[in-house]
Amino acid sequence: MAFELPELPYAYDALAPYMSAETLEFHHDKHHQAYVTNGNNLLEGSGLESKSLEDIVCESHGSNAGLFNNAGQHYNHIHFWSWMKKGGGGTSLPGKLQSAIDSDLGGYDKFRANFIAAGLTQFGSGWCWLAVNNGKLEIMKTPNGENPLVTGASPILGCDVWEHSYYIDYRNARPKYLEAFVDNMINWDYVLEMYEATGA
Ligand code: MN3
Repeated sequence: MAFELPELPYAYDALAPYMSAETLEFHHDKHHQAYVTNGNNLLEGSGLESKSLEDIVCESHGSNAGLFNNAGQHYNHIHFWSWMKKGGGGTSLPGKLQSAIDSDLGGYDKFRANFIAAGLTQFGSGWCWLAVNNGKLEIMKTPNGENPLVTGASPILGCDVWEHSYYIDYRNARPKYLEAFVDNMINWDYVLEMYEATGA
């Protein structure tokens, strides 16, 4: 199906001071819009026009790099906007997620440290993830527009570590951006929603 830019689920200045209105204006209105526009152009004639976004991502992977990059980034950003909220982050997790993080990842502190480390060690552009793989939570990282769908896992939380996501607010300080994402922006209710949708 054709790609459409979703509206941000909050005002442009809702995440300040952790993510500024200027960052969201560029990131949502320019970068995400470009993935939608370019993705729609590349979708035409690809034979995947009638598929779901998830299927387009998986089926273009390895066979249609241009379409894959734009479809992957469209999928990633749709969820990225909802993975953040005003007053989010921190340690008040829904009980079901807290239990899964305790049993699969060794507790919240280890999750926090390893998620941030995954974002820091992703060389160049990409994403770090919390995903469900074979029924268990796992921390992952991917380059560019890739995401855990292409390896058969289900992403339930992701952080964009492309420079366009943090350079206006944090300049080169990717660690500070990742800490602010985890401590002050994660929308754990949306993470729970995606976790439950995996059937885990
Ligand atoms: Mn981005």
